[in-house]
Amino acid sequence: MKIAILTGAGVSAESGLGTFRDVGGLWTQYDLNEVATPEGFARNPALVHDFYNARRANCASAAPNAAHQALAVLAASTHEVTLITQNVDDLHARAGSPKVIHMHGQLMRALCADCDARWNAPEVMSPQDDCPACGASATRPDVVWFGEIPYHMDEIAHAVATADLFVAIGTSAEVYPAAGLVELAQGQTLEINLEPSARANAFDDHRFGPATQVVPAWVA
Ligand code: BV8
Repeated sequence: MKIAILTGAGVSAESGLGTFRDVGGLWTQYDLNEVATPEGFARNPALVHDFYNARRANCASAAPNAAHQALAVLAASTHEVTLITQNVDDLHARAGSPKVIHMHGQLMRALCADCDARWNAPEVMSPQDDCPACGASATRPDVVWFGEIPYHMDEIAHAVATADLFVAIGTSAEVYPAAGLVELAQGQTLEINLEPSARANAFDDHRFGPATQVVPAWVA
């Protein structure tokens, strides 16, 4: 069976990585316009690097949880699995998922805003860093900010539209175009989340509860 899976911050919540919109979430601590937009980065690159440096350190000290591991087991099964994530952490890969489509980029990658070169980000990035390819001091985290176009959208849209089953796991379905992917699904749709998301009505089936309990049970 062809399965397309979309994960959000809820799949990494039990690994200790903050979600965005839950109580105490990242967007309740920071103004996303200041730390997750190109305009915010242009205004204060040091603040934005500090924000991502803190998340990169948190991510490096976190471990994949049972939900990440169950999805890696599913990828090794006879099903044809496409794993798409909104998350910028590397926990799916560290759990063993062989291919992860990071539609919002990756915390552990750096990007040169001048020449588009990409490389593994150092633990701590700063506005003074020079691009290893062109030497410009235009390095930024390789993440997709609000107002920027997510990566791999054609591949993602095809995978969702041709899947027998589309499963969204741990996302509030507040951010587009990720939240709109369920409209492309032609097969069955399932939402796995702590609580109904903003697009819950668009799904055929729902399983509510913590991802580390619900996802392994669903994969089994
Ligand atoms: C674009 C990377 C054009 C950086 C992120 C008005 C209406 C509609 C859209 C817009 C609008 N105004 C502007 C827009 C567009 C905008 C948007 O959607 N804004 C929203 C806020 C309204 N989108 C964009 O700008 C996108 N680009 O539109 O370009 C375009 C597009 C296509 C083609 C051509 C042109 C770019 C958006 C990407 C922004 N970057 N992240 C970073 O991480 O710092 S988004 C950010 O939100 C994260 O990536 C995060 O993953 C994502 C979504 O959040 P969730 O993952 O869902 O996390 P959240 O905390 O919200 O929810 C967690 C869920 O888990 C909850 O439901 C909770 O109940 C559950 N949960 C918690 N614990 C558990 C759990 N579930 C299970 N188990 C648990 N233990």
